[in-house]
Amino acid sequence: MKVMLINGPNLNLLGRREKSIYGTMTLADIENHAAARAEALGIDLVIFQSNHEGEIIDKIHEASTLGVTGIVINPGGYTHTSVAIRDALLAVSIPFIEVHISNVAGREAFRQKNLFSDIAAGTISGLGPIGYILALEALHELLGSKAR
Ligand code: CA2
Repeated sequence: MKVMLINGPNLNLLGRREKSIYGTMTLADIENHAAARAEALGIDLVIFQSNHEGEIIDKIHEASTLGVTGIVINPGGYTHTSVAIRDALLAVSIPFIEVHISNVAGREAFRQKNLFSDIAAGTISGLGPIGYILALEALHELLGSKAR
C-alpha cells in the first residue's frame, strides 16, 4: 500500500509561528511521526510539501505513475480557493483524506468555503497533528478492506 502525504502552503512554518492556532510541532515532527506510523502499518509513505499550487498539482499527477493508492492532504489556504487542485484530485481518481490541524468550522467565514470536503473520502479537522495519523489509519482500513 502506497500513500502520499501532501501539505500545502505555509505549513512549513508549523511550530514556529501562530502556535496558539497550529500548535508547537514542526512539519518535520509531523512527517517523522507519520513516517513511523506508516512503517508500523506497512504503508510506503511518500512525503511532500509545497507553497506552490502548480507543484502540488504536478505531485498529484505523479502519484498516479508512482502507484499511490491513497492520499492524505492538507491543502492549507488552497482549501478555500483551488479549483485546480480539486480538479487534479478528481483527475487521478485516487481516494484522499483531507486533514486540517485547526477546527476550520469554528473559524472565519471565508474558511467555510471548502473545495475538497465533498469529494474527499473523509475530512479530519481540529484534532491537531494527530489528524494526520488518524488519516493514515483510516486509509489503511479503507484500502485494506478493499483489497480483502
Ligand atoms: O487548519 C489547517 O490545517 C489549515 O489547513 C491551515 C491553513 C488554513 O488556511 C486553513 O484554513 C486551515 C493555513 C496554514 C498556515 O500554516 C501556518 C503554520 C504556522 C504558522 C503560520 C501558518
